[in-house]
Amino acid sequence: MDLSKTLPTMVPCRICGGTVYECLDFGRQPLSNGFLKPEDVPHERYYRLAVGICTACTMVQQVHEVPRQLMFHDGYVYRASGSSLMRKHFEHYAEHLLATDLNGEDKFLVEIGCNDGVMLRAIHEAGVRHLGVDPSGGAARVAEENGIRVRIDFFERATAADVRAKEGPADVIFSANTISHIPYLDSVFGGVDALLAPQGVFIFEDRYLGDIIARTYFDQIYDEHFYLFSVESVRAAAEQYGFQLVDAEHMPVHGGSIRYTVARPGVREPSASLLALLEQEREMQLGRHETFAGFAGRINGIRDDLVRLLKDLHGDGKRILGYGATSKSATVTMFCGIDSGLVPYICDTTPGKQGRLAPGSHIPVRTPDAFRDPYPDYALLFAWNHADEIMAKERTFREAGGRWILYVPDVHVI
Ligand code: DWN
Ligand code: SAH
Ligand code: ZN
Repeated sequence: MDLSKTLPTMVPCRICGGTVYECLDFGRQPLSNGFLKPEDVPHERYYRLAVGICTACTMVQQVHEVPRQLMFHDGYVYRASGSSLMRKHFEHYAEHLLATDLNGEDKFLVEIGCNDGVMLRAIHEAGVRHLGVDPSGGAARVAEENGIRVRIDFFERATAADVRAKEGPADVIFSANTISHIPYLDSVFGGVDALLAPQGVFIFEDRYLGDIIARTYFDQIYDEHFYLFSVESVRAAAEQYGFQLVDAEHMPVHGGSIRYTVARPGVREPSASLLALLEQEREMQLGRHETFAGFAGRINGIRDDLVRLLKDLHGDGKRILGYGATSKSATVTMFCGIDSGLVPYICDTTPGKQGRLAPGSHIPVRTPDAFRDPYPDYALLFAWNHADEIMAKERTFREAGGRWILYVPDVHVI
């Protein structure tokens, strides 16, 4: 499959109505969190995964939309609290908010996409009024069992207006790794407008396009990630919907993310860090279609190198297992054609994934105990964003002579 096209598809931009030129086509892909029982395999559905860039506002977005109720529902398996790194990340940020924007009488925080309550836990324990909004009932009920208040619902204009009517204005609307999942950003910002207090802030963090391109994190592209945000495209979107982007802070989580702060115009001064990131993006030419041609070439190179390495090792009689049945891994296995012939199973701590087949590749998912029974010669680390945590946990694998295979920013063995 060739990722670069000479005559790209064009669709209207979901944000500004400008023209989106398709620049990457990953072809047929399954639901990235659609872990299957064997009897479900014949009914598995596939979608075309392609992204394009808007020539007017530079927003990188998918060309086709997967219906939201197929991705986010009671059976959504991802549990955000599964990583100690991410638990600490959100605990620290909750403490920061408690000392700043949530410091005062009867403050109210709403989180969009709270999942199992990884961030709201500290807010709840501090006794601050809060509400999580998340359509994935299974994850939300884990939060509820810990005393966190959740509305099992999609955040959009109507939901937000209803929350405002019942609970009053929010001082902070927070979201992590969720706003990029919502194609209908006009309704999200309309909801923020309905719910946010006049001096309030809308803070959200998400994977950063600059890091995705610079380090060839092509597996961050999958059904749920409808948008790949840059600071410039978020600035333009906020303005389009009557808000102002006032801060952008670069962070290392998930391979590189940005925490954006949006407010009503004039409420806060734009920060120096925001202006510096905008300047850096202009130098990188992040908003240009041509930038994606180089990206596409590097993705094809990774696929060729990875498939060659796995086939050579397999041919030499080496045993290779997968580690971390991430959403990202669906893009890798499908795009590279990796199946259970090369990687007999993937080990993962998530109960809802264990005993199931990974979407698309149908590679079985097993518990981390199966990793030690016996250790493989090589482990393909799909959860590369948790490398430190996983490698520390599996120290004896490396000490016993095992090797990790990573495929970003290039294929290498450590
Ligand atoms: O944006 C999203 C992020 C926040 O989470 C969602 N669209 C879906 C999901 O993406 P992902 O599946 O790529 O997330 P992670 O956090 O990279 O997934 C890590 C996977 O690895 C989980 O299935 C848990 C597993 N894991 C493990 O087996 N042992 C993780 C750790 C830390 C471990 O020690
Ligand atoms: N905030 C957590 C979870 C991210 S996973 C973290 O950073 O790790 C994305 C979450 O967004 C899922 O729990 C999903 O159910 C939720 N989500 C998807 N669309 C949403 C919407 N329109 N409104 C609120 N939550 C949504
Ligand atoms: Zn646009």
